[in-house]
Amino acid sequence: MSKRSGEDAPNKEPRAADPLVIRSLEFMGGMAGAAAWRPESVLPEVAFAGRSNVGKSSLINRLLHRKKAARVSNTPGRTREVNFFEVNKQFVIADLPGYGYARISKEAKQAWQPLIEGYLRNSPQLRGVVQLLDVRHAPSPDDHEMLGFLAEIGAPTLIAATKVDKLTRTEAPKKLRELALALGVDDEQVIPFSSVTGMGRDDLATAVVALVAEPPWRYRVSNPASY
Ligand SMILES: Nc1nc2c(ncn2[C@@H]2O[C@H](COP(=O)(O)OP(=O)(O)OP(=O)(O)O)[C@@H](O)[C@H]2O)c(=O)[nH]1
Ligand SMILES: [Mg+2]
Repeated sequence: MSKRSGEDAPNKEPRAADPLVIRSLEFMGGMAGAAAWRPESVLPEVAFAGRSNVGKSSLINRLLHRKKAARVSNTPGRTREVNFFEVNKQFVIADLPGYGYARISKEAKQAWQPLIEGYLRNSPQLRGVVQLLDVRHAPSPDDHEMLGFLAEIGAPTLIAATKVDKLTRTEAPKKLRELALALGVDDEQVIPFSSVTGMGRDDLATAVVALVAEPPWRYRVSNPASY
């Protein structure tokens, strides 16, 4: 009798369980302005922020094991609303509009600010933000502004370094270190990510699941000042 495949390689590490199995996914709608409609804030929310074209929609699709839950654009600056996705009827992902694309007019560039800031200030169930940065580039002034705003409101923030597949194996660690240094964070706080290879997906999923399990930081007893 032939061996079953699972018994062929006893020394091989068993594949780790998926930290975020997607059982259901529902697009809930988009929020077009700071005072506009948004889905009722009942479930915990995690928002995804970053420059236009940084790979936000691609990262969300990877995270959710979907080819096109969030729209991936070749034309940067296309996502103009905050798009909400309900995951497993347990938590909500908010895909924020990309900011700071150079070829967009100054007015359009400024338009993101009230919407993003309004959303971040007025979402009682928000647990934290995943801030995306392209691993190949130093953070832009807009990135610093965004991170400064997140620090100001006290939002727990995860950093994902996107498009790591575009670097060689020797370049990647160097660029990741540079990024951590530029942000003033420890190397371990930056999650290397690639939507093309799937690198970092499970690490990010684990971190997002942990964020969702926390109470909203604004209401934590230990942190009344940030409310
Ligand atoms: N090589 C590589 N390309 C990527 C990766 N992530 C995204 N891209 C590409 O980068 C471009 C922008 O990706 P999107 O996911 O649409 O970026 P976004 O941040 O959602 O952009 P906007 O919604 O327009 O602000 C697309 O051409 C993607 O295919 C990645 O990890 N590796
Ligand atoms: Mg997008």
